[in-house]
Amino acid sequence: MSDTPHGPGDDTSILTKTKSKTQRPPLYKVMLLNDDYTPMEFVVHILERFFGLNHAQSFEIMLAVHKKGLAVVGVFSYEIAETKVAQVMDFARRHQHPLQCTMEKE
Ligand code: NFA
Repeated sequence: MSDTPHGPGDDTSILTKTKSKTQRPPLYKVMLLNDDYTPMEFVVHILERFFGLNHAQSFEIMLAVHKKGLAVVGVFSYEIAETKVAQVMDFARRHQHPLQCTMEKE
């Protein structure tokens, strides 16, 4: 008689499957903040220049910031978001406007 309780191909071990979830890079919201001094046309110009928005889209977002206090301008990878914030902050500072631009993990 055989010592093995189960024959070949009679494996009773637990089979496990590992579901590998596709990793996506984290995204960051870039936001503009309202203030009382930056001219509306300047904000519209920034949105056209650095975010590739057309005039109507830019005016719409500028108004949303003006009315609500802040609005999301776009969602980007960390590096792109960081660059957009730096470009806006630098451009505003050079024109001596207090406009603020920030980013936040989505
Ligand atoms: N609130 C500013 C004004 O009335 C306009 C503005 C909009 C500023 C969006 C900053 C961001 N001149």
